[in-house]
Amino acid sequence: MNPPKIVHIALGSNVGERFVILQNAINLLYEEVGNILKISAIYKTPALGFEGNEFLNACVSVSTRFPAEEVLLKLLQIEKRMGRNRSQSKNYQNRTLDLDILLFEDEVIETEDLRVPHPEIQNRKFVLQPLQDIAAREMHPVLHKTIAQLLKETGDSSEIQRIEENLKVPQQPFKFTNCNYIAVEGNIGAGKTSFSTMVSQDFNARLILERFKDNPFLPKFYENKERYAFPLEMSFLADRYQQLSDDLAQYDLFKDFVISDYDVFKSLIFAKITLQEDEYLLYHKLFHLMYKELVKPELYIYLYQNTARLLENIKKRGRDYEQNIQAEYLMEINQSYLSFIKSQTGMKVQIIDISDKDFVNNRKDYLVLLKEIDETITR
Ligand code: PH2
Ligand code: MG
Ligand code: MG
Repeated sequence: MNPPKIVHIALGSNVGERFVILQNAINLLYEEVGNILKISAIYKTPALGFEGNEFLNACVSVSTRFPAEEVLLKLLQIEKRMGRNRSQSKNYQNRTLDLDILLFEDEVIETEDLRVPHPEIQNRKFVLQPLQDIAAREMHPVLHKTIAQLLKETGDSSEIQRIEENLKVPQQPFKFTNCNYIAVEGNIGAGKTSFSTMVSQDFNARLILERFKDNPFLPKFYENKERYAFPLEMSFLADRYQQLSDDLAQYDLFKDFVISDYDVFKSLIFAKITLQEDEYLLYHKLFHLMYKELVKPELYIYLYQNTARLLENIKKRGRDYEQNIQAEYLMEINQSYLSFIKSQTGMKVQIIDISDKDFVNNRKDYLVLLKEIDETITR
């Protein structure tokens, strides 16, 4: 999961309810592109480069996980939704909404559809003035001057005027910070790691990821289950116990909470399926000796994904040793999780059905999940 990048976007409108249009555009940017970090003041500006109505212009910075090309497509969709009709004409025209990528971190992009930094930044006061509000010290990665310098030096002498009203950051009602420790669980390929990573990035949480990649028994187990189940489950348990007791004991002053992409109970859930009965009894005994020493999550989230999509995800991520996993095995694991969850009385558990969601590629789905979790926490 890539860390989010900061994109600076210019907004302009010179037709219709301009203020409302700009606010709606920002709301849609929040829903479709990413968290809104900063919003400039709004300026009245004369149409530059063509005879047209007066504009309202502003700039925002947004934190996004989408690459610049995808952000551009989303901007075009938002312009359309806000009533923009692009005519064939090459000349500038009045428009309900124009959204332009100004800067995308310090990337320099030259494709047929997209040039970043926007090639006209330095020639436009209606861009530089609002951009200076939110990014005065940002370096232009091609001109190697700050935005403040570019504004001082611009040849554009238009009269622009700040207006009184301000645009609002779209409400972000999530209060994960009320919860100190969240565990994200789910079947193989459900998206535990992606989801917990995204939350940790967006909400300043410390992330604990399962370190299983180096478990030497795992590939062997998928080759010969009977022979390797017990050492596999034992080594998982030992690793998880060690990691959680080490990591949860640490306290990071600069983080608001902890999120992990597993809970230690998964050891027992898998052991129940993979071990023979007598082995399981022994394992169960050891498990509970260790379990009672561990800090428990305040919220246990189970991401439910259907078998077909689990198989799809497993294929997509392409770990060799996982490619022969059968649908029946995944169904068994799911059952085992659900009966564990049913048996839990002391823990706050939330099952989230993500079978019709794509929280990685569709930000709206991601926001729905966050909202559901937030409601559980504050309930
Ligand atoms: N956008 C243009 C051309 N001219 N003039 C002002 N004042 N504001 C704009 O947003 C603007 C413009 C092309 O996108
Ligand atoms: Mg433009
Ligand atoms: Mg444009």
